[in-house]
Amino acid sequence: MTLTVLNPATEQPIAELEQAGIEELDEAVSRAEAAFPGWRAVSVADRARLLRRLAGLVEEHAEELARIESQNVGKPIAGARGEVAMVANVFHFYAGAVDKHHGETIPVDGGVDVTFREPLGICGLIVPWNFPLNIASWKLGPALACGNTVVLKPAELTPLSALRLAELALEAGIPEGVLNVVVGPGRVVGQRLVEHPDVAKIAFTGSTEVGAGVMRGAADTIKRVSLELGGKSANLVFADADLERAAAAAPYAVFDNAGQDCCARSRILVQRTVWDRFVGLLVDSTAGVRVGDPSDESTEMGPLISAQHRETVSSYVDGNVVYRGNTPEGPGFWFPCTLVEASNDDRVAREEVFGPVAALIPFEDEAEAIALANDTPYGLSGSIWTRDGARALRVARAVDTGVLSVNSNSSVRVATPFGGFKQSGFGRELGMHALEGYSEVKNLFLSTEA
Ligand code: TXE
Repeated sequence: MTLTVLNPATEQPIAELEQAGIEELDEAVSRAEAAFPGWRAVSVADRARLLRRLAGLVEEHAEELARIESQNVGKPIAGARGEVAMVANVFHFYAGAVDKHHGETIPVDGGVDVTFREPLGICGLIVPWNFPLNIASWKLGPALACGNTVVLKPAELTPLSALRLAELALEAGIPEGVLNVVVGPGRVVGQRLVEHPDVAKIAFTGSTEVGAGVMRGAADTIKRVSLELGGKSANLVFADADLERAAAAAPYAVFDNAGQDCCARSRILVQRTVWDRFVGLLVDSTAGVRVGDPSDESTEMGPLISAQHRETVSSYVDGNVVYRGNTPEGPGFWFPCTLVEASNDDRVAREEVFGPVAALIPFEDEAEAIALANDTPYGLSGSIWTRDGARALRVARAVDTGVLSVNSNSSVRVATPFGGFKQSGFGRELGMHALEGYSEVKNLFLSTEA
């Protein structure tokens, strides 16, 4: 069975690949199993050195990787370059973390108690199509640093950057079998990876629906699971905020990556007393988003990933459309930047649209802002815009999400933990926190009695 990979900006094929089935997946797990004893035994300094070499190769091949990602996902090239730079930084960070992820000595009677961080074994990494290489690196960095071997399953729509990264890992000197990439359908090879008795952990990023299936599938073998799922994050704009700054930044928190971002602040909650002024500013700044050819250096938003996804996204646009932008003519899965006035009960405000559609919702006061922000099954990210520092802290503590920012919309940094509350999943990626999810604590007591 072959897989035709498309460029979503042109709808033209860019690659034809053989798809793996169950047999090939099982072979990849066997390779990872065979490589595990050797990889966990690689000295700490050498493991760090190999990860650092991989980071260096990602930097050397940054332009090539950015072009692959831009063509395969339809991402603007400038954004793709930033993502590849982050991939290199992720490997640099985990190279530095290898010898800082250590156990403890615990005071006990009659001896000494120490803990060790042991690798889990084989980790199955299942990643989506929105940030293929970035999200793969967030899992690969800590998994490899802890001494695990991996089977990485990219999304069917976007397998190209993962395949290239695996080649670079070999070039860096990471032994054969440590990083295995399997391209194939999620419901076949992904499912098998989840159920495979020799796989110790699944790290999954994708839809909440498939994530629930991953949990169920992992139950029979008591696999460790970490899930990074959907979001419906709130951007809370209080009347005392710097409205110009908040309005200038808000479009990029929803329309970046054409809205195909789990952290998208796709509910913009605005205090009613400044509603008219803020919405006016927001329409102006949204009109300034440059939509077009992803290979153009100045483009800020490209197309959606597929025709089918465009159908889904368009199904959310009804009700009071406040603004609808333009898109290029001709081929490509284009969808305009769209602002919709909504209530928090509308479908556009409840479900993850995963496209460039923002729901604008008014609130009266701080209590209602918090209630609306929390009135969602998700809890991934969010923003609070206010000049009142005490309010910023009060609201931040009250909003049930894993990642928040004040007077900013950025959530993702190499050194800081990333992950969700509620149905946005569990487990943390990035920073030192991610290492917890790829290691097991072993407790050892040594008697000192004579
Ligand atoms: O995700 P899937 P899709 C949300 C977003 C989007 C929707 C659908 O709302 O519109 O999900 O996207 C693999 N066992 N997010 O269909 O299906 C699949 O091959 C094991 C949000 O692409 O969840 C891919 O590698 N694996 C999210 C990965 O799971 C399976 C990012 C994700 O695919 C599988 C992506 C199975 N049974 C989508 N079925 C975010 N918030 O970042 C599929 N897969």
